[in-house]
This record gives sequence, C-alpha cells and structure tokens, in this order.
Amino acid sequence: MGASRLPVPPLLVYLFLVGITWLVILLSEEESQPFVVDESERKALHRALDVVDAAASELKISSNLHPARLAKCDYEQDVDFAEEGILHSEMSDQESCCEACNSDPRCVASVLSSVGDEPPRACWMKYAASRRVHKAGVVACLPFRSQTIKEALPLPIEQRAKKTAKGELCEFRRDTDVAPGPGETMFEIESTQERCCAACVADPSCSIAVLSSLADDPSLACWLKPQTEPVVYKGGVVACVPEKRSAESVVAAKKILHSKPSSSGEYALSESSDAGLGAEELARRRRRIRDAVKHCWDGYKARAWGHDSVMPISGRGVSSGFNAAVTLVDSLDTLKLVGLDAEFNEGRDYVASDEFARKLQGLGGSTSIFETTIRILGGLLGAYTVSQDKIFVDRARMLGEKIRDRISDQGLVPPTFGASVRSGCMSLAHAGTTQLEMAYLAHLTGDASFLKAFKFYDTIKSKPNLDGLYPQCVGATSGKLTLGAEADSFYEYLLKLWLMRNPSAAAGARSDGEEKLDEWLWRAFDAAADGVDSKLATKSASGRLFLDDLNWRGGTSGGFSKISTMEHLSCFVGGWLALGSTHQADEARAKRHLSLADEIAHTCWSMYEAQPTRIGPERVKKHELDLSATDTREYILRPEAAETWWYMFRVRQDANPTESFDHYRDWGWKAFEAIDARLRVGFGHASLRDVRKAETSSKGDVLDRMESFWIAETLKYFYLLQDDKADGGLLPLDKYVFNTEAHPFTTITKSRR
Ligand code: DMJ
Repeated sequence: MGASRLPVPPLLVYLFLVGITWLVILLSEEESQPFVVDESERKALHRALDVVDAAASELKISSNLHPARLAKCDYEQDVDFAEEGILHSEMSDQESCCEACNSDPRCVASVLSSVGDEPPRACWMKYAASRRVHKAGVVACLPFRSQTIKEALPLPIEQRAKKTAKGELCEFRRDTDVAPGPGETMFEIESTQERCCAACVADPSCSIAVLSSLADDPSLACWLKPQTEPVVYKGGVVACVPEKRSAESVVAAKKILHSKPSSSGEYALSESSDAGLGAEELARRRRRIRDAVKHCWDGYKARAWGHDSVMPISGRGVSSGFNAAVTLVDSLDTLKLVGLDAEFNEGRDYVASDEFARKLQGLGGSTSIFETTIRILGGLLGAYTVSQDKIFVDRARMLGEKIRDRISDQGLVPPTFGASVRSGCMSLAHAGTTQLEMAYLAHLTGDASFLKAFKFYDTIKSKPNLDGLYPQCVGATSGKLTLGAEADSFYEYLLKLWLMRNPSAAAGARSDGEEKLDEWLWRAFDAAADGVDSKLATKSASGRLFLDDLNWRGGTSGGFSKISTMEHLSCFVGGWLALGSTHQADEARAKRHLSLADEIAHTCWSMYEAQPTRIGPERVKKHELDLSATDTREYILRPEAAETWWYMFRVRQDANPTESFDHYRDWGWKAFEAIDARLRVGFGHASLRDVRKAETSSKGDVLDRMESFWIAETLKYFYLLQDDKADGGLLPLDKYVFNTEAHPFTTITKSRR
C-alpha cells in the first residue's frame, strides 16, 4: 500500500492527530455523553482539524499520492458489498481505486475485485454500501468520508430528539431547510448531525442549524442560522433546532412532508412556491453542473493535458482525431460561462503556447475539416466571445486560413485536409457548415477572404430539392433527405448566418448582392422548415411526432418513401424551429413552427423518459421507444435534446415572462442527473453501450469514451437551462448566435462582404 512509501515521522504525527480528533468526535457522539460543544471546545476542535490539514499538506511533499485522500482511506481485506456498483476501471490497484472513490462525491465505498474475478483486479464504485459480505481476495476501500455519510443518513424516528448536557432537547428534522439569509455562518464542512446541532446549542445567536445534503456543494456542511424562515422542504438535508429555540415555522415543515413534492423533489413552503423554480434551487442545479464540468476538466488536465481527449475510465490521453487538444479548446467558453475562471485561464495559456501553435500548423492528413471547423475554430472564436482576449483571434486566423485554403471555388469542403473535393459524395453538412465561423472570423479580422465559404450558397441554390430539402450528397438528383447526419448543420446555418448578419440592423448599408444572399438564406430556411413539417414530421401510432427520413427518387411528384428512423442528432430541429419562429413575420407560420418544435422537444424527452436509465438513445427506429427496432442503443453524451429544451424554454419564456416553462428545465435536469449518476467515472463521464441497461454487469457496458462535445455543448445547454436571470439569460438570443458546437458568436451589425 502507498502508506508504506511515506516517511515515518510525519505519518506518525498525522495518525496520532487523526486518532485524537476521532476520540473527541466519538466521545461527543455517545448517547450518555454530552455532545454540546462550547465556544472554547469548538475553537480547540478547529485547531485540531487545522493541525491535521497542515500535517496532510506536509505529507504531500514526500508522497506521490494526494496525502489527504490517502490518509482518508480505510481498507478492509476480504470485504465486499452486495449492492450493484459501476465499473470504474480494470486492472486497478487499492490506492487508485480508493482515490477514485474519494474523488466522486457520490461514492460511498469502492471495491477492488480479486485476481480470480472476471474481470480481475477491477475497481467498482458503490453508491450504496450497507450490505457487507465476506469475499476472499477482495479489498474494500471506505473513504474517511463514509463515516460522516453514515452519520448523515436519515435518523430513525426515535432518535429525533436528544438531550444535551445542559438538559436541552435537540430536535432533528429530516428534509427541512431554511432559505439563506443575513447573519448565517458556516460552522464546518463534513459535519455530522450531532456536531452541527451542538454547535447551534453553543451559539446563542443560532436558532436553527442545517446540515446540507450529500448532493450539495459543499456536501454535509453545517450552517448556523439566526433566522428560522422561510422554511423550505429539501430532500437529504437535516435541520436541528435546540428545544428552547424551536420555532413554529419548523413545526410547519412537518406538514409539507405529507404534501406532493414538486417534480424536482423540492419546493418552498411560501405562497410563491407555485411560481416556478426558486433561485436557490436553480443555483443548486448550476452548482452540480459546474461540478460535473470541473470533474471532467480535472480528469483531462490530470491525465491528458495537450491530448485531444481523456479516456474517462482508464484515464489515458488520446490524440488520434486531431492532435490539437480538441477537448481543451472545445471546453473553454463553457468553463468561463460556468464560472471556472482559473481553469479557463489554464486553457488560455495553453492556447497561447508555441506547442499549441505547432499543433495547429501540423493539422492535416486524415483530420476532418468539418470537425476541426466546428470544434477547434468554433472553440477559439467562442473563447474570444466570452473573454475578448485577442490571442484567440490570432490562433483562429491561423487555423481559418488553413481551412479557407481547402474550400473549393464552388464552396465545397473535402472530408479531410488530405482529401480532394472531386472524390465521391460531397457532404451537404460539410460544405454547409463553415459559413458561420468564417463570417465571424472575417468580422473579427477584417479579412474578407474568409467569406469564400459563402460560395457554397451559389452552388446549392440551383440544385434539385424537394420542398427545401436537399439530398445528403451535394448536387445529387435523388437520395436520402434527412435532418440527421451529413445534412443537419447545413439547415442550421441557413438560419444562423442570416441571424448573425442581422439584416434588419444592416439592411440600409448593403449592396444588392448582400441583400440577395440574406433573402435567399431566409427563404431557404423557411422552405426547409416547411419541408420538415410537410414531408418528415410523422405521427406515431401512439400520437407522438417523429422526424422520419425520406428516400427520394427525384422529381417533385410523390417520388419518395419514408424511412422511420429518428436520430438523436435530429433532436436539434426543435431548437432550430423555435429560434426561427421568433423572426417570422407571419404569425400563423410562427405559431405552427413553434408548435412543431414543441412536439419534437416532447418526443426527444420521451426518448429519455422511456429508458430504464432515463438516458436517450442514439437512434429510434419504427417509432419504437422501447428500442425493440433500433440498431443502436448507445448514448455518446450527445447534446441535441438538451439544446432543443433550452431553446424552447428561452423562446417561450422570453415571449411570456409571467408564465412558467419549468418543465423544459426539469427535463434537462433529470437528463443531467441520470447521465451523471450512470456515467460519472474517475476521469470524466463515460459513454453508454445500452441505454436500456441501468446497471453495469459486464465489461463493455460503459464505454471508455468522452467526446469533446460533452463539455462544449451538452453540459453548456444543461447549465444554460438552469439560468435564472430575468433579462433573457446569460447568453441572450438577440445578441448571440451559437455555432453547431454551441460556441457563442456575437451578431454582426456591419456587413463586411
Ligand atoms: C456535434 O459535434 C455538433 O453538434 C454537430 O453538428 C453534430 N453533432 C455533434 C454532437 O452530437
């Protein structure tokens, strides 16, 4: 074990101090012993904890392992837990397995399987660990934190009241909180019910103490509050009221335990409880999502810095797709948005480094131009939008020139840097997904040569289409018509480029040519929106609206057949239609498009809700939500459902500020919680082989893969959905346009063509 590698003197000091501290705690918890802590004892306790922390940081110098984590692990030989776990990694060891549990706030214990197990020496994370079983060769690790977790479990009813040494009765109330107010203080982190209550008894200004839940950030923190109102119901929290201070409002909290909680499981007692999610709940959700972003960033930083991505289970760095730190660049604006400024700055410094410049120069060969454009160029431009740091424009220009030089005179884009535009089917999505990035880059640099990308619109406008829907291969006279793979973002950019160029603001300043482009963009978007409505939207037997694909045989008179397939990718259509509807002059059309968008948003939610994991699949076939007809049940952390829920929420809330559209937020929150619970692993979030399988039972159920769009898009949309700013949110839709990878660009009021 790692402990034997530690130098003896500091270790002994440390263990001695831990022992003393635990003795103090244990004595205070004995039923017959007073657990009141007076001011001097509290200070002494804090001093002892400070010394422990100091000793821990001293150990850091001479240990490869995080000393606090190491010291807080308690190994047990031949012990397993019967509860199902999540496979964290194979061929692990005691220390990494324990460390993995320590870095996941929901992990109660981890278990390293024996050499004879299948798979051998695998590390399993357990989120419950009360059924202890004997199993030879297995090693269980209980993080020190589990002690406090055990103490924080809901108390049996007879233990709700305890007498203090002074004869005061301390009453515990499960799931009862008091909303934050002036004068409250945090007593300590990683507290327990008894210590928290004793601290309140000892503090004359304290009326109620609240121990936060395991899911809170920080978890199990003890808050001392002078105020007892407003009382709120909050699952997992325990309030403690010293008898003499017990307030009526706390008694009132009992009443609501019998009421139906809101869909989020929590609601305020106050009259305003029906008016939508409170600021506190939204803040709690944002904290959880921020924590997920940080977890992934930390994993990437620790194991894959400078590589394209981290393999979230094994912690290996991989650079096979780009060799240009794609996760780092793709994550930057999300880091800034969620308030992880230090992490953003680390990333920014890497972008400014010569190493990164060399990587950009080296891009070529089999690297996808489409993915490079949306993830890396888009990531650099989004980072500029949120920071105004010119280094991002410099780097974007370097990369933009490379991409511009690969675009043909017809505006076509080869699949890779090394391929030619002449070979085979030219993808509609590839050719139609550089214009937004190039327009923004031209705007920021003043270099109109980037607008070469617009040439594609001259090419496509004369090509055959059916009701505004074009085949996946540019110029084909028949073939697949879809808003899924190989086509999706072409349609997305028709609207978004039109929006970015802000025609209403710049109309007077344009030449004829520019007006024509903008007019065509809008008409092409509008026609495609109608095409989706009339040709692709199909009601299933159960009344849900799906987006089918068409096999088009060419011509305009009925030469097509439907393919009942809807990809997760197509879920973006709801957001696209909702956004477009806000610019429709014709009210009836706007209403029709918004209602279609809403039905798509609902269907995409059903794709999640119908699965035992509550996570949506890659593809549904024959409208079967039980996935009996699909050819893949994977979930690879895709964003499109969350994207549509966010647009629907934003568009409808902006139009009706007094109404509540929290159901979209709740969908996003439930999806986030489901993904976080099922897929959070040691170095990020893994992907899922089968969304119908709620438990991991064999190798390969959880895939060692975290695409960069998880942080760039999915977590960003989850976060934006919980934004509570009344003025239209963090990135209002009238000021920002998102590229297809969710990187925010500002609208351009001055035409540069
Ligand atoms: C993202 O990279 C982009 O949204 C792209 O347009 C297609 N989908 C992936 C994520 O699903």
